[in-house]
Amino acid sequence: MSGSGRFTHAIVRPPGANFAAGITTSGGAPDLALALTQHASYVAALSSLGLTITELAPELEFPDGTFVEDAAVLTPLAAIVTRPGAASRRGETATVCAALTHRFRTVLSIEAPGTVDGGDVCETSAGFLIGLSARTNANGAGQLAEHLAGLGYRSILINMAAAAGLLHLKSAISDLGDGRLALSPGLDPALFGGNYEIVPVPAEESYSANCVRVNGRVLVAAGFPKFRAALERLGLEPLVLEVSEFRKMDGGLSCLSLRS
Ligand code: CIR
Repeated sequence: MSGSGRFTHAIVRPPGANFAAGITTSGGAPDLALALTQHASYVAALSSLGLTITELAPELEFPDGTFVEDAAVLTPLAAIVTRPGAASRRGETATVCAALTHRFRTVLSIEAPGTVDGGDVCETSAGFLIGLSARTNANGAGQLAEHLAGLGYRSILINMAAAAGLLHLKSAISDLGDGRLALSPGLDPALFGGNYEIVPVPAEESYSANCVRVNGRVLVAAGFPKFRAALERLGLEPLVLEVSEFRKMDGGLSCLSLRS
């Protein structure tokens, strides 16, 4: 069974001095000092939930390197190092791969011409959902699905072609456990084939669809009271974190860690 939401470890990387030079469609310049404070609170939250943390050093040549989730897909049995869709991000995987070899006996990889961003991969109790996006191509998704099949996991490809403006699959969905998916209106529920109970995220709070279930809590971005209340009604316990500076660089809560 995948998608347990139970973790003992996380890899993170604080934003570096050139964080503002990363890829963004959002426009606003992030405040580095505030981003570092928000990152420290994020790491403290993971620690408080029982995770031990491996903190990688920022690399000045990779301003998007703080979004470590895009560099790998983790399963209990093996890690799969990705080949990110944005050429400027490909070099981020070297240090992530080095850290993973300390924790995983099996480390697989996505090879050219395949591309995969970890943000397009959502582990659920029914298998791994893999978004076909501007960052994850069919070749990369196919390689990933093959690796996952070899490890005993089912994959379901989600075509995001009709979802203009969504960077990653997990910009719009999150696994909430117990067969539930948080889903923003950016993606058609029909894509998920009736396999899940859909928990709708209000359009005006769509950014909060990127949340993370960790050891009995759900990390949720600050500023989205309706979605937070919806989680509470389901008996889930939100842990609210401010990530405004990462949002300015098109990132969210899940992309700031690789959990295993
Ligand atoms: C990028 O465009 O690649 C970064 N600025 C943001 C990546 C966010 N990653 C994620 O949501 N998994």
